[in-house]
Amino acid sequence: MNAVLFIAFGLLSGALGASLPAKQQTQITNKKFPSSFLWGTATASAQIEGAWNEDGKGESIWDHWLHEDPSRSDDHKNADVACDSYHKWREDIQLLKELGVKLYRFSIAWPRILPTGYLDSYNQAGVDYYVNFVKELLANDITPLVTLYHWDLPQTLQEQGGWLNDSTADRFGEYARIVFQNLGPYVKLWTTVNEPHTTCTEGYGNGEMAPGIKMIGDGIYQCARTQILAHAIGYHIYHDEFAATQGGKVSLVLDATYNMPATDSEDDKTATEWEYEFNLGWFAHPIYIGNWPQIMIDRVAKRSAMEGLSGSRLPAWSDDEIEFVKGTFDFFGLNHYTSTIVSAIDEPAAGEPNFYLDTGVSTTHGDDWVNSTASWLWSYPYGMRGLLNYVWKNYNPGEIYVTENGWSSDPTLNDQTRIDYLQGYLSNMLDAILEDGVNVAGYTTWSFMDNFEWAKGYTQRYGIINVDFDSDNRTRTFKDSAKWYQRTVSTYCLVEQCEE
Ligand code: PNW
Repeated sequence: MNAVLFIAFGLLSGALGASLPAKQQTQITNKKFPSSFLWGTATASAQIEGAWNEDGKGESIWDHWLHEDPSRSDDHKNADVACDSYHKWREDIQLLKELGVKLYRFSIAWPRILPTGYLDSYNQAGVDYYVNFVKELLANDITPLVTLYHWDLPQTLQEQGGWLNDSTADRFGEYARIVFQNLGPYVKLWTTVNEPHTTCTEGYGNGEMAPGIKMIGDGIYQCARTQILAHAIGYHIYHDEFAATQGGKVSLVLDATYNMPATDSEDDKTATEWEYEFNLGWFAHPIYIGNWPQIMIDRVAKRSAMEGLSGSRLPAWSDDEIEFVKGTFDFFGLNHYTSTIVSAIDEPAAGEPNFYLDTGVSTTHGDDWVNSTASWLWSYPYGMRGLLNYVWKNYNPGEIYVTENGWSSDPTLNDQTRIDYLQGYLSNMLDAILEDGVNVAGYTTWSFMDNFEWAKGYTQRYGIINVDFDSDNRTRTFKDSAKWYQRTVSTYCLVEQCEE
């Protein structure tokens, strides 16, 4: 831990709130990344592939949700074509090669493998597509990092309750087994589910993402439980049936903010702990430590009692389940974009059950933080270092991959704000590695190219490569940030000249 930074942090917190001023966090290091460091980019099937009903693919919850009512996305557009990567995959691999990255994180569309989610719908064409894809990556010296579930649930499973139904975890296991069998000879880095926090809060909580279910007091926790079980089932299948012959690693991807108390008061510090547990801990604790975080157990029980319920809205784990889930990781897949400043609030009066009232804190951002074109995404570069240290100390994962980190802008090719963001965050990541001893093995920036940004449609662009969604062939063009990243990944250095 860098003592100087923490002393500065303490001194400044009185005058400026607890956050560090931008200038101090954006001193870019002139040290070099370790030569073993794996540079990469990330995407997800539903956001880039298109070809939503080709070669036997079934309908996903995102296809269904936006076909049913196009106004559910900001620009009333869907992912039927997206970046057309399903057809342009060879060209995409050449672009990865041109960027010079060694790692590519992408996801498999569950409804291409099992169009209905049930085994009897097995689709060989879908399996073949991904086998060819990973072989071509390897032929170009690019390591695949594969996500099994990045939000495109087969619609048929949703009609049985989706992530509100425990049996979806078993269906996930059956799907995962097929993928391990067929791709396992080529893929050594796996993640099961991506950001269950986001899909449970937005898909089953406030209903702003597919499948649009509004159950923010209880469905949200059931969703979390089922996705955690799905992850653990997938992990055990891999380790029981495939690890010995295939020798790969399996974990999941969790998103998290770096959180800091608004003042030095004990109340704000406690509120910050609560925010961590209701943001990251509800997924990380069962898997890396065992059971829900105690704070969550206590808070939801307390609020449930206030609401006059006979038991807690948080579903309890059995002892067997706690043991089954605990330790199901080989590394930590971390998505990090932004930070928060946390204040304590008075206990909200009992009313409708609500996850955010269960959390029971207030969050904001610093006055001097730069905002992206996404309302939630504010730049706070030190957060990368702070969060990596938090994860390293609290969950003891042995190894971390930063599986997403990126910036939303308009489609411009002159995206200096993205370069500033990436440079500041990567510099703080390198400080965590070199100064604090956190083992970060690789980094896949979000995103390889502009793509379908869920309920925002194409109004927010995260790519380092621009995609012209008005052109039939979805022309790809390097932005300034792609050129900057290309130089960075070849020099392992964030500035003009690094110390040797
Ligand atoms: C991630 N937050 O979602 C997803 O994994 C990607 O599919 C998505 O395109 C990308 O980030 C950009 O949104 C997040 O509020 C959504 O902190 C929300 C948050 C973080 C990540």
